[in-house]
Amino acid sequence: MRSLRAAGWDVVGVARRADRLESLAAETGASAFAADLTQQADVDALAEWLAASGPVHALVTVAGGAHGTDLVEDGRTEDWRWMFEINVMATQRVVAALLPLLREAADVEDRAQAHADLVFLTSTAAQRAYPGGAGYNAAKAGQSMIVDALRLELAGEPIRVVEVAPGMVYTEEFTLNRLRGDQAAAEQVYEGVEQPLLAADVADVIAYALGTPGHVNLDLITMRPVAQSAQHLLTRGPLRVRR
Ligand code: 8X3
Repeated sequence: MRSLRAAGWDVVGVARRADRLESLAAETGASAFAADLTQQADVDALAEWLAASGPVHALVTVAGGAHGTDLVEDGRTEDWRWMFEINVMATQRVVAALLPLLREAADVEDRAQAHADLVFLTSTAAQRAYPGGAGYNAAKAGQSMIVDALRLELAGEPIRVVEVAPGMVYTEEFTLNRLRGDQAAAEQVYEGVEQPLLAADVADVIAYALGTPGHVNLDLITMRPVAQSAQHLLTRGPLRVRR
């Protein structure tokens, strides 16, 4: 929200927790709409509210997350179901509900304004599997495939479809949720890693993608901290020049 507001966007923030959402909206000058995107009724209400409140030029879907690090053989159905609901099903629901509004916004005479944008936050977990990651890997890969298919389905329309796939991002909640609230274990994930990405780094990249000229589509932006050369190759300790 902060990055997009700083770039001059009118932003409607959507999240489940109304109190947190509203304080961020108040801080940034955004509007707030509390909704659970795994619920069709909430998504419908959001679409209705947006239709009444103004043109929608861009949709940025950042809802997602992981539950558990179990091996496939130990996977808990409720975790897998939640990951598919929030990463995959919510993506489809929101796109289906908001695409008509994006089309309406893009259907204008002024060619410079005649485009709309969809940006999806996936993950490097969509690109490489790792032990204990299967449920999340599968959900994020599924979401990424939705993005690819959508770009093809929208061929010929002035609608950009962008995927941003971050690697290790240090956030307040992602790893904590994944590790079922175990704060010490969550801290260990990032231990010694020199500058994991921050949410603000990802937000800046999203704002950059939206800010490029309307004919430029950044299909896929994979971003990682320098310390994470690949999903399986993470440097702990300071980065040093070898000479
Ligand atoms: C989070 C990236 O490396 O934990 O989307 O799978 S990772």
